[in-house]
Amino acid sequence: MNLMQPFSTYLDLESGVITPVDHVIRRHLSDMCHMYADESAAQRILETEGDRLIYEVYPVDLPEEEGQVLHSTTVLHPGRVGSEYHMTKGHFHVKRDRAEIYVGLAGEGCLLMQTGDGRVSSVKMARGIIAYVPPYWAHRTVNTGDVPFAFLAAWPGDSGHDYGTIETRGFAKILVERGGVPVFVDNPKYRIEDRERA
Ligand code: S6P
Ligand code: ZN
Repeated sequence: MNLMQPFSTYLDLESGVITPVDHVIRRHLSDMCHMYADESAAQRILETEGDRLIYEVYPVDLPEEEGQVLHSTTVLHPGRVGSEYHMTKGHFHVKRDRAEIYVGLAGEGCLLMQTGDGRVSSVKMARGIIAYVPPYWAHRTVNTGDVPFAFLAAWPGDSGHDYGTIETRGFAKILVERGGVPVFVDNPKYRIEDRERA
């Protein structure tokens, strides 16, 4: 048995920043332009203001293997691309039956979930809310507020991340601003799998 030493890290509950971390993952608009419904709005932002930082992930350094509980925080910055609120890329776990918990720390947002056969669900997130992502649900977060939305996530070490399925198909619903409030609308870019259409 390869025995690990117990350890702790520090989570700033106000900002969502974990220290120490080996590397911070930063996702900019250019990493995900094509995921927003209004791609021309994304291009205009890139041309006029440059490459906007959308979110940062602070992962605690652990081996990605069975038995571990991986955990990280995400800080999702406020803003919109066209009328669509800033969001994470979103993913399925490679092992589809691996669940996850999210704990809201700061700001407000939405946890959007979707199954392989296109069912959708969502949970409103704020400080203190514990959201459960059951096995088989893809998950994406959206910042619907005016300040950074931060949350802690924990998931099994052997889950793996499948980004490709969401990159290709998208989520069925998107969150857009209408009259100052977030509303769900159908994603015009959503691609239903051929076998679902049949
Ligand atoms: C990992 C967990 C989160 C996300 C993070 C960024 O299983 O769901 O830590 O990785 O919120 O989102 P994404 O979709 O870019 O990984
Ligand atoms: Zn996940």
